[in-house]
Amino acid sequence: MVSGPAFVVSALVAEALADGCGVVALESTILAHGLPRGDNRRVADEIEDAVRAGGAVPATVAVLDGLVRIGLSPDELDRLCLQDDVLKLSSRDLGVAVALGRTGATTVASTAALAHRAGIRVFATGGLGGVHRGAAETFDISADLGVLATTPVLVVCAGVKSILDVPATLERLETLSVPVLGYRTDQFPGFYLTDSGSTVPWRVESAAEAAAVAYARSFLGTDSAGVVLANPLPEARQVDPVLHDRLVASGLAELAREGVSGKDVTPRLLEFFHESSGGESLRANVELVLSNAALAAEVAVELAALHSGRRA
Ligand code: PSU
Ligand code: MN
Repeated sequence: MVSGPAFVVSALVAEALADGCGVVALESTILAHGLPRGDNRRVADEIEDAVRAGGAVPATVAVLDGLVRIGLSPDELDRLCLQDDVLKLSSRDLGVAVALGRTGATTVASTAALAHRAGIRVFATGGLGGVHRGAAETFDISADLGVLATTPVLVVCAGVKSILDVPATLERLETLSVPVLGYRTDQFPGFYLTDSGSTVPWRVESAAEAAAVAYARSFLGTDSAGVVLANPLPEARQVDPVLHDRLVASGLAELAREGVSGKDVTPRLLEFFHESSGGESLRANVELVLSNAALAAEVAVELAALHSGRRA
């Protein structure tokens, strides 16, 4: 674990890591840019509570006034969720934000990089970034994939954002040697939908099995890349597929009209969904993040036990 002038690990998180307890890193872009004001602060607490209920310690990650923070206080979560000028920081932006003293939320890419630097092995999010539709023309492929290809963290997600080209994203993950595990499913989840229509190469039945995969990779030395653990919403809790397809089509059309591109695509589209779905997209988004946080906590506890010799 490192600590330095620009890298602050909270006392609770540092103690948990030193004691070999389960720790779950949490990204903050979903809070600052993925959920509406008015809901995000409450959901931030609910996500952390879900991790605690699973017996692990939450470590929400952000950059505040040029300091990387691993584990945020309630006041720091307030700033992140309620302040106006919070940037969206991917991994390429971290050095700049630290050097210039800026404040920003971290994406999957930057959270994974910082979690690994802090010695945290498990990470929960909603949906990964990936290959956008039309990427052959726009080259829009999330940096999330590149960082997962080089960072040994296990990420629990409900698949990738539903606006993406899912088969192309799974192809990229294969090329990058990132294993994708379905949690009690053979189907890759579709974020708001239980099933994206694509299959996963591997299936695990428990958090212990997922932890065993990450552990085996570390002693085999094949852990230069991360692991994706894909956790679907139960079918009864998914967004109605007809509503979903309508939202995605009208959202993409609206973005094209507005000329939105680059890092603004995801936040704007999520905002459009939340405004246009009568609360359905928000409900599903919150439920899947909480479910991922709970599963990540179980995996973190199991993996910590394996690494500290408490499980054979
Ligand atoms: N999925 C969500 N909400 C989000 C994101 C993903 O449901 O807010 C965020 C994550 O932080 C992810 C980022 O890392 O979007 C990817 O952005 P981009 O496609 O610009 O790389
Ligand atoms: Mn992008």
